[in-house]
Amino acid sequence: MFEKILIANRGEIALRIQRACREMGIKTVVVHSEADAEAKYVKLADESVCIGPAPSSASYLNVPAIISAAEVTDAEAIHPGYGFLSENADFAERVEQSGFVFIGPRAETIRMMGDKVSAKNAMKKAGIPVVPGIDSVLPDDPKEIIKIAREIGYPVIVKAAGGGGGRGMRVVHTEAALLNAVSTTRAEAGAAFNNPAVYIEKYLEKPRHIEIQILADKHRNAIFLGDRDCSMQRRHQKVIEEAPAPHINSRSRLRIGERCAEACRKIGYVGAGTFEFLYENGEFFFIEMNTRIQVEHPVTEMITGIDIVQQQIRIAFGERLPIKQRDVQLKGHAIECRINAEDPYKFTPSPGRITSLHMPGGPGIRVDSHAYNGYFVPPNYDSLIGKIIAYGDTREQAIARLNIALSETVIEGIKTNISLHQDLIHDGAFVRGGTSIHYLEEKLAKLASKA
Ligand code: MV4
Repeated sequence: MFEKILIANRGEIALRIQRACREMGIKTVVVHSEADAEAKYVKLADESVCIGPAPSSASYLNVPAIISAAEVTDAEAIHPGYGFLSENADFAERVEQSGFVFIGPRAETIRMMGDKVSAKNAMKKAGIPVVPGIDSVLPDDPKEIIKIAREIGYPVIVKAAGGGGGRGMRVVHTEAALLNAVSTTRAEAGAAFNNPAVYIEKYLEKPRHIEIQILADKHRNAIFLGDRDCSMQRRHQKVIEEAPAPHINSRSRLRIGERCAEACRKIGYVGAGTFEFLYENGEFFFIEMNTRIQVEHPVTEMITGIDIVQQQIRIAFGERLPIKQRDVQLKGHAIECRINAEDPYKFTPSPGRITSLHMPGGPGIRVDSHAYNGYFVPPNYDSLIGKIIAYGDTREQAIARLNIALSETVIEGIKTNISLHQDLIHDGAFVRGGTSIHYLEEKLAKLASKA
């Protein structure tokens, strides 16, 4: 096994990766910005290297500084976590060219999935159901564009090929609005992603966001670890995630999961990955693939008993997956609340010093957080300060345990979204399960109009 891994990330995921390394007897190097010098995982690491000032562009996105840190500390592999450089194909390539192992898929896979049109085409070819649309970027000819949209049928959605995660897209309800929407999306995509290519597909009005977690080794073995429902979101920021997705029958879960695993074998996928689907009227439609560990991975770990971060490391080292698909048993139910340093209803960030901190515990409760009493939440990064995950034999038990856990939690000195979570887990529609991707924003709009 590797003797030493460099963690190119911060916050709760830096601590999570460090814990996996420690369990495996691997030494850790963390790189950090000046703003994160006092972080818990920096103090707990075997070695730490300050790679720059607070802004991400000068530190967590500073590729030469990260590679140099790996060189001077003799690390063998680099774990990118999520966000930052985790889905940057050029970074993965530079890591490997410098003689280190990138803990993630091959650079060419990351590049293919980064282009949403090539990702969709590759998946369609590999047998995954995709959203109806055309399988290339839109041509320039306005007549052609109008014809394509007519064939798909309104409403349609125009998306940037270089986008993803909700950036650079526009819904079009009528032919009259089409050409303007295409040129605006093109202009925005050119500016934001340096790639003006756009594509078009059928707009699904009220879907759920359901994703499939997979693991694939370097020997063409691939398994799926069930699904997650991440529909509870606001402005493309997930708020609550759960596994398994409520009200999906186990036959259709197994069918879509097996297709994802088979697609991984076909394209030679390596590492942990997530297939994102829109789910509507009992059907799955692929939209994107994430080639990184995700924030919500713990809910899958809780219902499968598989340590996904540890498997990422073992796969990168070249080991074979230790289990077959028939050994993956989905047991019980897990729900995760993302705890953010922000106003619970206005969503404005609330950085600052935590003056009192009590995290919950007890049966079925997992807390993944780098926060501690006295910790200063820096204003420079995303507002995630931790995750509370509740496991139960049933969804009802998971919700009941989450309710206790949230009521035990004390975080003072900054605002957090804990009261929003308490509101949501008592919400009738959430308790029934299966709400659409629009549910939270609609609920918040109703609350705002009453206030
Ligand atoms: C869609 C869609 C409806 N129809 N595509 C947003 C994020 C990006 N990954 C894709 N997104 C969407 N694509 C079609 N054909 C609706 C969304 C969408 C969404 C998807 C998942 C989770 C939250 C969302 C919120 C708004 C829109």
